[in-house]
Amino acid sequence: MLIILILLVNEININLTLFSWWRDAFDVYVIRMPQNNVYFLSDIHLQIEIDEKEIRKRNHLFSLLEKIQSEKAILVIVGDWFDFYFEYEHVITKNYFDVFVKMKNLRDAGVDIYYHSGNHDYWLGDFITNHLGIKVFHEPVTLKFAGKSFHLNHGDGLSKDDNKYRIMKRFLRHPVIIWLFKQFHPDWGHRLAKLVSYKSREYTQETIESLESRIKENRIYAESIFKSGIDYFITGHIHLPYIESFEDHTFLTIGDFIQHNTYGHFDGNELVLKTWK
Ligand SMILES: [Mn+2]
Repeated sequence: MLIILILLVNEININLTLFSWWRDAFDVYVIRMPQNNVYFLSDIHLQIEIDEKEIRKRNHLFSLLEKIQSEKAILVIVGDWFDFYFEYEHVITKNYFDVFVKMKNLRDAGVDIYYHSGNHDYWLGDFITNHLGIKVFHEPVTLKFAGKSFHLNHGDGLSKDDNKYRIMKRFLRHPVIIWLFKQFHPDWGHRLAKLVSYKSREYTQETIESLESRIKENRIYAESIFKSGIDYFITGHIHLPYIESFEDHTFLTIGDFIQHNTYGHFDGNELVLKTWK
């Protein structure tokens, strides 16, 4: 017997496992509505310490999240949502509580969230996946929406002169290092993170010319990805928004949600760079 189940809203998707006995009993085909409303955000760098600037940033971000929620759209995070994130066994960061609640609200409202970790938040773990129901990717990934392919790469370590960074990246992601950090009391861990965060104000000190040359390097890298038939290459990390559309593909550097408040939006036809005012 063939039953075609058309899911009109995304929220049913979360409970698909409930239908597994159905699928066994009949042939159930799940057809989701066209995914033609997708928001791409990166480099919010939510801080573990809350000051007035951070409160303003969060309020601004939350107003965009409310729009995404009311539209039941899809949210794709392209890294550095958090300025520091570490997955402890039993502890979550107190000052992210309102952010976690917002993310949970989005999920409960039927918003699918895809999260590709950046260099500041690559320690995402099971709290994000199991408790918040967010799909996490630690490596560059290609997602498909409305028949179009979107390649996500946070953009760290793509520059040729980033050898030092690439070594550090491998070091920080090493299971032994992660285990060691876990042995620290979480308060000490957060204090250390605060210290490192002040030191690594990435790219904010760089000139526009230097940032633009980084973007150019990433765009050259993207060419090889486009050759494999990818429609959109989306990256973040550089904190300077940039979009370039070619005949059949688009290269996007999202910018950030600190100075520029920029995001990518896909409406089913094209990907555009927008500013949230
Ligand atoms: Mn970054």
